[in-house]
Amino acid sequence: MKTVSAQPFEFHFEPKHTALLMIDMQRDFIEHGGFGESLGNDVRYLQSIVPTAQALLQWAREVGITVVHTKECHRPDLSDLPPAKKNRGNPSLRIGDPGPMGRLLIDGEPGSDFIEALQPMPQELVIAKPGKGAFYNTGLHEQLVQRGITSLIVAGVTTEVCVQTSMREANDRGYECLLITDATASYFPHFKQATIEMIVAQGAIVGWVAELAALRESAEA
Ligand code: C5J
Repeated sequence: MKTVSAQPFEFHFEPKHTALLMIDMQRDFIEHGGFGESLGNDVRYLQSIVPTAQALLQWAREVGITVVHTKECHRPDLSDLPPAKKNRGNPSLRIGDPGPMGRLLIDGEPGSDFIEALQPMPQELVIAKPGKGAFYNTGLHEQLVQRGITSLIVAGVTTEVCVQTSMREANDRGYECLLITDATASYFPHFKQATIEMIVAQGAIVGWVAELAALRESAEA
């Protein structure tokens, strides 16, 4: 059992029962010309965590824990895109529209792929998700149960949307979740901060948070 110095108190995990859940590190959210930018967001906030996310992925591979990458995307015929999601906001382009990296948030298009620095390895699990949460309409829970996973180390984007939603879904399914604060980002830094406070409130009501350095120290202990 490993112990991480975390907030609101120590987080314990057994590597063989733990997975890294890397959420939506896709070109469409992080690069210029993608879905995130079409909504008017400044993608530099998300780009700033790439080196830490890469170091976290490297750590997970070295320790040998299960690695899961999620990507938010839809079928080319948009049959899994409800109007409530398609029509939300006031973007310059909508999901499924052609953009500089192909059709926005469509599975198989260049923009929906993971950024170069965080490409999955062949043995790693890739989950395509049509919603914000990683468990909604995916086989993720079943895949984790099959592998005996009970704890999740969580990172990715955006902190208050897909990361927080996935952590809440995981928490409700009984997983112990640790969010790595320097490997997650929002287009709105104050939303990231508020999310971290919500997660640890009331005695880790959603989970724990720690920086990557604390996680690395635990693994070495
Ligand atoms: C959003 C996400 N923000 N991955 N998706 O639409 O957080």
